[in-house]
Amino acid sequence: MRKRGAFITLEGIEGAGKSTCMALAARLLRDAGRELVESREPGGTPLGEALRELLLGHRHDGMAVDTELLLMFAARAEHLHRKILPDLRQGRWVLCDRFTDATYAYQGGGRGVEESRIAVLEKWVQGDLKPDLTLLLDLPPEVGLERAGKRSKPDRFEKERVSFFERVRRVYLQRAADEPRRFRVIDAARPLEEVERQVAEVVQEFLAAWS
Ligand code: Z5A
Repeated sequence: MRKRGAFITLEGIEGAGKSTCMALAARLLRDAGRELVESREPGGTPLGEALRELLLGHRHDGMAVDTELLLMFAARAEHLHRKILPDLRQGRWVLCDRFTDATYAYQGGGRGVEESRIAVLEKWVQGDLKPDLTLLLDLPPEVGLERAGKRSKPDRFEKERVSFFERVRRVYLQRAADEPRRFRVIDAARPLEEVERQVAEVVQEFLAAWS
């Protein structure tokens, strides 16, 4: 039987450099001969991308926190059943920009939803599936917001205050401390070449351990 592929996620607050580091990680994994699928959350499927528009756009400003939480998991259920699980079973590797840690960080830390309520949905939607490796790009919110602020109009999350992103960051760091085998924390405040060096080291170490 073909060995299941590895599931790798990237996490971090706004402007942490996930997109930049995801491109590097994808190149390294493909160079190492892995068949790779890149995806993102919320999104990754046609329905998931439609939900992403509802979640990030401003048409539904003031959406109830429970609605936001359930839509995140609805998009995730679709993503898992239509894409992530079939790919992993076929031996493909999946590299995903954000996953359930983002829900604990944003809806839990940011919006104040109790962790235990998120855990119920996690178990329901994912069963025991968790990423095999999570790279957490960590940096102070002021630095991330400054980087991201140089871009287009802010979405529904990007317009939150620094204190919101401080709570998000705290939850991410707590999760990393609680699951040290799965998480690798990258100091994303460093210059890009230094961040890329850290990411490359983690990816190479993981490749060596997996095969
Ligand atoms: N969300 C949620 O609430 N709950 C959930 O369960 C999930 C998601 C799954 C999705 O946005 C939003 O959904 C997210 C949380 C919420 N909202 N927020 N905030 P997203 O993930 O698609 O978008 P994002 O977080 O806003 O990502 P981003 O702003 O695109 O950031 P990034 O990908 O981490 O950064 P980047 O684009 O790679 O870099 C930003 C800029 O900084 C760019 O110009 C780079 O060239 C520059 N950069 C990157 N690294 C460096 C270094 N080291 N030095 C200097 N400059 C750098």
